[in-house]
Amino acid sequence: MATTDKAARRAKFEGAWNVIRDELLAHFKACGMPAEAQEWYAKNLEYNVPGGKLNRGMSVVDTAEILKGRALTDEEHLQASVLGWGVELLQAFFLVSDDLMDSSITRRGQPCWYRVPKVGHIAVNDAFMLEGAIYHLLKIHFKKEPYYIDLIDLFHETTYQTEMGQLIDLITAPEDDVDLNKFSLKKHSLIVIYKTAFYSFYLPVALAMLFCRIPTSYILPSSPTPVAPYDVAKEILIPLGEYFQIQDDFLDFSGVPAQIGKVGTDIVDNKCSWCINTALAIATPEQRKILDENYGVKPTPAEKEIAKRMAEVNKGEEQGYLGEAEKRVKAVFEEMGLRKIYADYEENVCKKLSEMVDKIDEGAPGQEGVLKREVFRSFMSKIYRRQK
Ligand code: GPP
Ligand code: MG
Ligand code: MG
Ligand code: MG
Repeated sequence: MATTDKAARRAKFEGAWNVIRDELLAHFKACGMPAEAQEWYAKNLEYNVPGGKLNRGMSVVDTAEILKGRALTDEEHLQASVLGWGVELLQAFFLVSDDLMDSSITRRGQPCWYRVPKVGHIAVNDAFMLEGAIYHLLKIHFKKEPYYIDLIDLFHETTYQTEMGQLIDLITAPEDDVDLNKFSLKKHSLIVIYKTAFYSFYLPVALAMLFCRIPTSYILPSSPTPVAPYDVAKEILIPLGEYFQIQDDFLDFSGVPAQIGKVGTDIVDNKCSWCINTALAIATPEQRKILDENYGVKPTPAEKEIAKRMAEVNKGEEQGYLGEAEKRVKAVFEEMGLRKIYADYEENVCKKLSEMVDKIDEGAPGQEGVLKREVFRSFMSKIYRRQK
């Protein structure tokens, strides 16, 4: 997809946000909410919903176009955008809550919502309202559709799955209690599938499939066995989401800030990342000792001071100064050849996923109401060998 095309699609999707936000605020006002509350809710929405990469939300619209095999009408575009912004609202609800649970400082280059003056623990209610907005919008835009209940069910199910993932994430890697025995690649896989893959990968595609009236089962001429397209999509999108998170974990270790746009903190934060889990699986007793002694260890006050001064010299640009403990962990990762292990993993998983995609039966050329390979190919091409 050409850059200008991508920019235009983004602008159109952002245009739909203005309509959706105004609808939410108009309804809120019509409920008799005072001006002060209207201002608060408007700020909650603007601060937390539209500022991200919008990949999840826009992929609902993109997938709907691929499945229909044509551009959407204006009316269809708005409806698909409501589903897309529903995913973005869900994500905003998760992130506002997650930042409180993780005591995070910044999100999307600005202070976390709960750290904004006067917000504090009101952020809990603000997060609930971001979630509630999804179901209000579904009612306004989809109540008459035969698949209305399926949309609600899908959002509920996905929310519950993400909450399960958040629970195991939180209890596996508490910041104040480093215990590498709690980690394993199997645990990592379960955490990322539940915490990320369902809502980021399966949800947008399944919403677009419902919107395009893809049935839960159909029979194609090539075989008498019925196809279950939502299961086929899930079987590809869940491992794809897992691969995406593994990339994120690997880039946190291997990428430099100028390239990935953030300073990697997984080692210092005791994160149950793919890198540490892969390392633990192959570590010699000597390497294991270094990991046990240095993983999750915060920089010393002196190291923090140097980092601060370096940031000042570099005109406030964060260069990612490493403390000694983090350096030792990274040296073990390099010694083990983690870069090569990752490159091999990436080639393998992409080959496997491509083979799964190639096996999808699209029925007759131009046939409507069936799954299309391009849905998955376009996702994969956006991710393969990404550097940020
Ligand atoms: C972010 O993960 C959190 C989620 C994707 C889901 C939160 C789910 C809830 C039910 C609240 P993270 O904390 O690992 O990432 P980040 O570094 O972006 O905070
Ligand atoms: Mg977090
Ligand atoms: Mg978290
Ligand atoms: Mg990360």
